[in-house]
Amino acid sequence: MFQTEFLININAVDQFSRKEELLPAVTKYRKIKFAKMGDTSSDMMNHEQRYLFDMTGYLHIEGAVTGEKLKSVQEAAERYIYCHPNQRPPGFEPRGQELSVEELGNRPLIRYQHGFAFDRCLEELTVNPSIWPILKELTSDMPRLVSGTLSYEQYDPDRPPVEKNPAGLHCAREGRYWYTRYEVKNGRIFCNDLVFFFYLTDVNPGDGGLIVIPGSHKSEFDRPEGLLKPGPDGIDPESNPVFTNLTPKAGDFLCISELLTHGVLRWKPKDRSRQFLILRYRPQYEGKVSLPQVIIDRLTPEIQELVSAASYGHTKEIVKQDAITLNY
Ligand SMILES: O=C(O)CCC(=O)C(=O)O
Repeated sequence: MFQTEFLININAVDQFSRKEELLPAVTKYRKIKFAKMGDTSSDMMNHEQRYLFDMTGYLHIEGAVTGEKLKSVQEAAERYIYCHPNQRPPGFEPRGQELSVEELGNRPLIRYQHGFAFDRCLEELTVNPSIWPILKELTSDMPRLVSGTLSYEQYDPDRPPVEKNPAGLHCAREGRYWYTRYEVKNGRIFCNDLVFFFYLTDVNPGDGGLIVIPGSHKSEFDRPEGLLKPGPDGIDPESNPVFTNLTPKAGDFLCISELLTHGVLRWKPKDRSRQFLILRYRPQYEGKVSLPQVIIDRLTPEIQELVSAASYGHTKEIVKQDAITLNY
């Protein structure tokens, strides 16, 4: 049986086990086995992933893409980021107003729509073997890829201070509580609103980026408005052991339930950007497909099936596979 080792961040677990002391989090990693092709257990999450996701609301999967493959996805993302508007394939453009050529890759935050479909190697990430079993379990074998935006962020010297909710904490329950589900049945987790962030560039401790409140995906109470207070720069929150700053490297996935309260610290490096794909998934029977037809037409048959809506009685062909190979 062929297995590969993945590292899962158990930072949050440490916080829980020493809760009474409220010690600052010490990042520790535990090696866990991730089953690959040929292993009959690979059609679902392994026990450790399930335990950690259920307890914290997130998983940090390291080294999902490495080496030449990682270089290819980074180069493909850069091609989209800097692509001249006249040369972009139909359907691809940054969200919001059109940017000048000088502004491409040169604004505090740019969301490049449908980034996952720009190149086959980016498309392949949507069913990467390290996330496929997780996706299948969390959607009860009914996954639908809703969107895949390429996010580009750089240091913003002009960012204004905020009076409340620094880092912009939010979660699905705050905006649409009637539409959120997280359940455990027969030893499997079900969650109807998932985000898988694939990182194209490194985030180091102190850089800023994503913060989460571990365990908040199960919270039954409203988040107190003043939970975090603006710190000395008026932008980032004062340090507080309630949140954990996740620091993925290029090639890692962060998988979260959108029910997990999360926010973003100011990006601090002046010489490096934060680039990642935001892959959103829901069960196939919820919501309508909103991707433009011109984008769907570009996709491989497997990913066309992944983005398609279907009834809850339908089993997609791709779901019958432990690992997806895109034919291109
Ligand atoms: O910028 C990030 O890391 C998080 C973005 C986010 O919160 C979202 O897409 O829901």
